[in-house]
Amino acid sequence: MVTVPAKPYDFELQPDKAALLIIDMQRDFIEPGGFGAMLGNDVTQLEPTIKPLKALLAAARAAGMLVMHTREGHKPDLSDLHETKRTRGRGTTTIGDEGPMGRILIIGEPGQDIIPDLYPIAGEPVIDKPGKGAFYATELAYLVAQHGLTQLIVCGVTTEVCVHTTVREANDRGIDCLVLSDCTGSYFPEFHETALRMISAQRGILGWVGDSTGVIAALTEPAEPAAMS
Ligand code: TIU
Repeated sequence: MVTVPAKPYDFELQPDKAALLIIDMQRDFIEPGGFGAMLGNDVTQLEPTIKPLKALLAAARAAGMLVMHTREGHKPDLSDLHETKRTRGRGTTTIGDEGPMGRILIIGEPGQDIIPDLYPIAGEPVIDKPGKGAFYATELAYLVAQHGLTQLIVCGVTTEVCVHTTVREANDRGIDCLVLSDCTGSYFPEFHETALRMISAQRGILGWVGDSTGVIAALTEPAEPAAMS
């Protein structure tokens, strides 16, 4: 057990029962011409999450912690897309239409993939999710059970949409979530701040909020020296 500074109080990290869960760091949300831009957002707002997340990802891999990635997206035949989601927003282009990075939010298209800086390596599960929550209609619950996880370090975008929905789903499944303020981001800075406050408020009603520095320090902490005989 290692202690990570967090709100509303320190998070007792159990590295063997924890995984790093990186939510939807996809070109479709972070680069121009994708789903995020199609919704009318300023995608540059998400850029500051990349650098700290890259450092955290390297530390998690070096520590041997399980890393899981999610990607919001739909099957090419749109059979897993609710009509409500397809038509919401009344935009001229929508999910499944052609864009500069291929068909918008479609599995296998360049835009739906994870950004090169945070690209998964062999052995790291990549979970395609049709909804905002990472547990809805995915294999995540099976992976959590198979790996005996009781804690998730949650990062990615956007704080108030897919990160929040996933944290709420995890919380209701008995999983403690530590959400990292510098490794999550929103198109709306005020929503980011408020979403984080909503997690740690009420003595941690949905979980904990920390940052990458605290987790990296915990993951790189030297082992306790063996007692002298
Ligand atoms: N639009 C927005 O803020 N988010 C999403 O649509 N998906 C995720 O948060 N990944």
